[in-house]
Amino acid sequence: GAVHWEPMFRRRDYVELYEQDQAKWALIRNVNTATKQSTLLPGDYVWLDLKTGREFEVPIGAVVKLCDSGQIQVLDDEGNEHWISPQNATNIKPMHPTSIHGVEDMIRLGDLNEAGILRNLLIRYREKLIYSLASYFSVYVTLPSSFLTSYFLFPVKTNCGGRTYTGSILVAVNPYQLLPIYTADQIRLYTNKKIGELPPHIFAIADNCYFNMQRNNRDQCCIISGESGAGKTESTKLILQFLAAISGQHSWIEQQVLEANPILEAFGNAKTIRNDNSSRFGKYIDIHFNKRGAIEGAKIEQYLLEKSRVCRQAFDERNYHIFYCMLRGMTPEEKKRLGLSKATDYTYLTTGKCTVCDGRDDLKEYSNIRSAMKVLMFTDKENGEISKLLAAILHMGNLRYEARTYDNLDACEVVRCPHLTTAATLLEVDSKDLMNCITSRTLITRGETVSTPLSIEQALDVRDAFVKGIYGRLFVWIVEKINAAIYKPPSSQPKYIRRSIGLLDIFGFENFTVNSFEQLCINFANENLQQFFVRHVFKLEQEEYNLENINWQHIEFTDNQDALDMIAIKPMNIISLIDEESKFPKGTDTTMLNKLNFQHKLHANYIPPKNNYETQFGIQHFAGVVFYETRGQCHVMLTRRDQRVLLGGGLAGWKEWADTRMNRVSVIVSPDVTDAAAQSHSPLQGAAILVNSRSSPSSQCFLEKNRDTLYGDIIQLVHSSKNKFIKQIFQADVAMGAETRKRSPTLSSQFKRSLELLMRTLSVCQPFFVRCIKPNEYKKSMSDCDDIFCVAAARCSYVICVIYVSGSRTTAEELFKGGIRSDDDAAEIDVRGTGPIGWTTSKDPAPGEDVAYEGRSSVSGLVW
Ligand code: AD9
Ligand code: MG
Repeated sequence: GAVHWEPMFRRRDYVELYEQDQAKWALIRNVNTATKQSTLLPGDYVWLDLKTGREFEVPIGAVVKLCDSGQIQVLDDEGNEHWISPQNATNIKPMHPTSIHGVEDMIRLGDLNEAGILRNLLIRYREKLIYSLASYFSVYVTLPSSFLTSYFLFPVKTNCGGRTYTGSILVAVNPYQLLPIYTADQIRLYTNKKIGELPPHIFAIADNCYFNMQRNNRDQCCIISGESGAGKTESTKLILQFLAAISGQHSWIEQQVLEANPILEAFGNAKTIRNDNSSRFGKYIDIHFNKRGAIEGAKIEQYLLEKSRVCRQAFDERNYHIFYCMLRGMTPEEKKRLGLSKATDYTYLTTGKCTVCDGRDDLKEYSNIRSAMKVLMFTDKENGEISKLLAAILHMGNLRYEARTYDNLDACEVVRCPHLTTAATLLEVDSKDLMNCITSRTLITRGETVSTPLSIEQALDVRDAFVKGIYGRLFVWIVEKINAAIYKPPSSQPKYIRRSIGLLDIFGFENFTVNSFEQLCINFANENLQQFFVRHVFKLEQEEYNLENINWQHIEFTDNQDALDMIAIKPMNIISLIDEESKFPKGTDTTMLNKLNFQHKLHANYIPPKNNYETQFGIQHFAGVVFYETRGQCHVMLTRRDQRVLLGGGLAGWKEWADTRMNRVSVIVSPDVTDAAAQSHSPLQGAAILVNSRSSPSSQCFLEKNRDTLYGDIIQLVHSSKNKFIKQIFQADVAMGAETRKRSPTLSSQFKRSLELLMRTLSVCQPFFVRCIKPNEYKKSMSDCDDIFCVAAARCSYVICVIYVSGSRTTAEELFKGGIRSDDDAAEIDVRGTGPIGWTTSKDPAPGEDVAYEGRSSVSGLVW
């Protein structure tokens, strides 16, 4: 076990830029050319290039205060004063008049560059004008490649000689406060207006969708994108609200469509560090209108629910809302029937050390959910069955295991406890069968069935897989149930016309410190949407040229077809290789990575591992490079020396959490560590964590995540159950039989198929685009963006230690040799490898158990 140190944070991370506090927004790359400032007068606006050498730096807006004595004094947008001497005049440039007070449509900006766009959004935002437009014309020019332009892709034309726009993107900056701009009056105001007639607004987009649909008799769609917490789901709801209002029937079906949302959010949304109501699935709501333009139904498509959250949550994050709501909202009798107590009693609800969410009233939510379920025709019996499964999940999570050895094989037993019997009762299975299922595995070799015991780690994985399987299928069932209420198949009557508006609220591009299979799927989806966008604009352009008989030859645009081909289209693409390896019995993350490297190492969009130790590969996406970790990881968390607060969770989440609260964060990773090492090292004041992606830590590697299969034993157990409901949600699995199940589609191939369907649907629609932007990382509104966190942070110099645990060990000396001397050491790290954690203390902590180790640094650990 040599200690291996490698850079880990790829600082180019676009996220860093706009996740910073809004005041730093104006700091991005791009240097402006020099200007003589002899012409400058007090009151003039300028672009100031601070040249601090920071990455992502762009000029910042500033106003000239004084121009005497050979020096110029300016006040920048952040409120800082600067003296500029004429010798240093290269960093100042006059501002185009359009940038001074901002414009509604950014195509009008004279300084159409990143700095210009950012400042425009910023100064409008300060005026509480959260919506802006980015219109595109017939000639498509992308701005110089940079973070903002490539991510948000503002296609613009520089000289737009009097032609009309071919389309507009609505840019929405999250206000994090209720603005009085969504009233019934506003709805009336925006009804039946052209885009551009009134100030930009989400209602203007909704209105245009609606009237375009009727005028052109074509289906419309609205693609809403942006990172987590940027406001996609809120925008979707606002559009829906507008459509329901102007289609004007106040019908039962309309109400049903609206009430679908609280149910979906209860089961599919959770508190994360980025968003208190984060959607952990993607959705496409297709709203159907009859000839007269009234809502007559809808259909909801869901994508890729984050199942791992049911078992684990990163620090400061919660499980799905429904669990907490249920435990707050149920009557004591109901709870008693299900053997339930309070949220803090359940392992599955507390791995994030957070059971309440400020600003959310779980009690009230529960009654909203229940009444929404009534509207959507969930029967009392069905509700009861759902609660039973949710309760069974919680009881399963509280099972404790003890290690055993049988015939020299690692084995384990479930400690007898009421949770086991209650779970079995709720699932209506025999408790012995349940126990056998999660502690051993039946193998069939040459017609003979053999039962082999599972180690504790394996047993935990099997249990968690079962639980995730239940929740995932429950979610799918709920969406189907909602659709059964709101979806009406088109009538076969002649002359029957039905038009639709589709709203896509899907996970935006993700690039965390550690990315895994989920990120690959998500970013693949975003590549598709980007391609759709580019194609759409490009096509319009060509149409317009043809219309005007302009002889066009070559128009440059950033195409991401190559990346898409490599990920999913061309033979031997990345997804197909992962799939192949998932089905190959001997496939491992290493063999998979080797195949990927072999096939793609020369591809311009592929970044192979630098050496044989690296377990991640990179893809150059349209919005930047993302590195994907192929291995699963273990997790260790150590507490801060003086506090019993557990810090930890996903590294990405943790790093960001820390960044928002402290300005000095050090992260150190070592391949091996023992608790003794951690204890013996006194400067260690920090927390240690080892983590994975998508904010929910998970020990699963790429292949397992992709296979997404349950052992035959589990299916058999479900089959034996007397509970009709669980049998129903597992129907397809039970029907399949062992052999077919092995060949059942992997997660990625299912996802790919549903994406293809989605893209086909979108391609026949007239699209609208909404890009949501997040102004800061604090879930805070403009007015109270006072950075209390930074102040607090400056006072406490943290050392956060991310400890990397693998099979082998090194001594304390080795571990900390290159180690934690100062925080400076720590900025660049590498996380890799996996394996069960071996503790050298007298007592191994049971998985999930929180063990405090006595010692000078009083470090405690938690093993997941
Ligand atoms: V995620 O990828 O699902 O984690 P979203 O969906 O982009 O994310 P969401 O719409 O949930 O973000 O917005 C996050 C929070 O921002 C909301 O809960 C609101 O508190 C806040 N928000 C967003 N848009 C608006 C708005 N137009 N007005 C007021 C808003 N608050
Ligand atoms: Mg959302």
